Amino acid sequence: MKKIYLTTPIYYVNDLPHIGHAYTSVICDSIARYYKLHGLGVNFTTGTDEHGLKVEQAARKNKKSPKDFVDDVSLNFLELTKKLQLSNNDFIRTTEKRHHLAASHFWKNLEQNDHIYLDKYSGWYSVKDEAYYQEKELIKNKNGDFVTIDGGAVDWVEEESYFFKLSKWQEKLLNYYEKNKNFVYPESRFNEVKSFVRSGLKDLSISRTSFSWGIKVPDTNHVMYVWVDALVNYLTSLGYPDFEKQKEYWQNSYHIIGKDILKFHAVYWPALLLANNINLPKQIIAHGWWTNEGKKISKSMGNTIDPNEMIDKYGLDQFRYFLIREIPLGNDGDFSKEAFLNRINSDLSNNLGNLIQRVMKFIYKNYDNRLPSKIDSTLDGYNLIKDGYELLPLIDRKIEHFEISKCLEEIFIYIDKLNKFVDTNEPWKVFKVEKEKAGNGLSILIETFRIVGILLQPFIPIFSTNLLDLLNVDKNEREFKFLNIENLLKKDHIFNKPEALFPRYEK
Ligand code: ME8
Repeated sequence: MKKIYLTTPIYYVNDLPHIGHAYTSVICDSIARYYKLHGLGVNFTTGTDEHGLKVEQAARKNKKSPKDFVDDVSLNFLELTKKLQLSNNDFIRTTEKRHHLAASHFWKNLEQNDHIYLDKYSGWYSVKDEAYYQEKELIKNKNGDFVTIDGGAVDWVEEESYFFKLSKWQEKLLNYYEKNKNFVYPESRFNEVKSFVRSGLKDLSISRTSFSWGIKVPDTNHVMYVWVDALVNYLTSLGYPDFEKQKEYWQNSYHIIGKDILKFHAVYWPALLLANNINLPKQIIAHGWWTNEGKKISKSMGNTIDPNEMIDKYGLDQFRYFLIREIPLGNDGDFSKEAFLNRINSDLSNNLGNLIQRVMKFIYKNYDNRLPSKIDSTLDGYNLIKDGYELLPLIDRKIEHFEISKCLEEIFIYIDKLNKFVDTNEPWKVFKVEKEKAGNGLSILIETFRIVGILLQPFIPIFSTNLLDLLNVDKNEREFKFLNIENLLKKDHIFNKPEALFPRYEK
């Protein structure tokens, strides 16, 4: 069985989860569900990044010990995975013992292979980004202070530190990028990575002594730089250092992240892995950034969007659908209430929900809730079914290129065609004069609904399950391999009682 490993970033526990975290997780989940429906072995992990100065400071602000604080906040992220109905099979916390062991082992290997040396770091550090900056990467604010390009504060740091010999990997990384043209998606972001590396890599400070909330560097008073600790989580989840049995997953691994943390994943992480003789992940996928009604989302602006509230108010499928449909992966996107309501009302309530409800109610009333006709290629409109089967290879290609919004676009173009079929064939009118002919058209539609229900499972799982339940499709016959003529529902197949699938929301 072919295997695939999909990861979200592990999220910082300095604050509550928001729409941005939900976005990455939903993308990853949809891809994971997609490949599961193709029969692949899927390993999908998410979790929380619990060390570092940012988290230590947040704990202090909340008057809690770091451990108590991270235990509390991590729970919010764990609960969100449930609320989003993620299909992850692991939730990793960097304060877990298995992760301490993995990170320490990873460090010792670097040390043994002479990739680390002790020196003194003096330079700028952003606690918000948990990142070091060179002066050339900073700008001055109106008070004349150095800040990051998005205005974040930086502190001058001088302390003893272990360094990773990152500089010596510059050429090797560029060669790797040259040979692996799809290593980073999308291409425009890959170009940014390449030019960052070309502009020169400095050795990386990978330990701190001025605070203690982190994984101890073996036999020293240092703690590991939180990014080294955090990146190793992707290996911890596979059982590293003893991950031979899981190697097939690693060989086909995809890190799905936001564009903000691309440098860590596409430069530092590959260099660290190469230094430890571990293969690189197959691909790094960097998605774009959400704003709220045109404004940057931040706690200080008080405009964060709570995914829990959205789900409680509008429903999980509606929230998931909007996130993945609204913007092509890789582009930035704006969340606005109007766009959200328009999208869910027009696509889900009108085009999809209404269509299915009208047809199913009619069959319930007039055909004893059974499939009216034998479906075969002699029926008028059979082409619609063929088009439906042909959607799968089309969507396969889109998913391979992470065009997940396009997948939904294609499925909804198809749903438009189904609506047109209903409008032109008017089965309710035909029924009055030719019951059998009307039944034929309705039976064609039923098969297209089975197709739509199966195809939409990765993206809007609750709706799809309800639809397939309504059609009374066997629970063991919902994988993609059942999308063909051999698995058509038989004449007189009995459906379940139709119920409303999507409500409409007022603006
Ligand atoms: O960076 N739009 O954690 P983090 C889109 N712990 N995505 C967003 C977003 C927005 N406005 N805001 C957040 C970290 N995200 C590290 C990662 S991995 C080894 C360590 C998403 O809590 C997006 O995926 O700051 C981004 O990369 C991630 O949350 C950052 O989460």
